[in-house]
Amino acid sequence: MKLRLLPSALLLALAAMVTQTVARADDAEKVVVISCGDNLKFDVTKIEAVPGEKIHVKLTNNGTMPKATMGHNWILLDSMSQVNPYATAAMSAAASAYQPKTLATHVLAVIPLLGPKESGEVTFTAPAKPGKYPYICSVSGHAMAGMRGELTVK
Ligand SMILES: [Cu+2]
Repeated sequence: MKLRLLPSALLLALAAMVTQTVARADDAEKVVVISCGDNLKFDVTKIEAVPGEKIHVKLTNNGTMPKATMGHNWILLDSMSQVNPYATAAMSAAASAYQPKTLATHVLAVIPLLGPKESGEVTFTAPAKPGKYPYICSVSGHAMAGMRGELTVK
């Protein structure tokens, strides 16, 4: 009996250690909750982070219009100069959920297309280089209508 108790106690102690480690990792993340809808806006348009910070973004589409015509996504790009090229290329990339493959190297993080009342999440590491990194909804015309924001790393 004693022989069987000892390993169980060790396992419990190990399990407790593992749980604590996971909890600490979660605590270290910056959590950003964004909602959007039929008004073509993100309700959070500024995110600040330090270089290399772990960021968790959750996006909810509170709109009511169908995914096919009024879905929304969240695409973080590697430079401000990529907003217009990416948004323009996305217009003819409906078949790949408005993510043009030719510009995929400029994408730092993605929450894929969401229909009404759907949520999506992504965890990523903020760039090491200080600067401004734009995020957009790349569904046709949405970024041009103002569905965008900025991650500032400093
Ligand atoms: Cu959108």
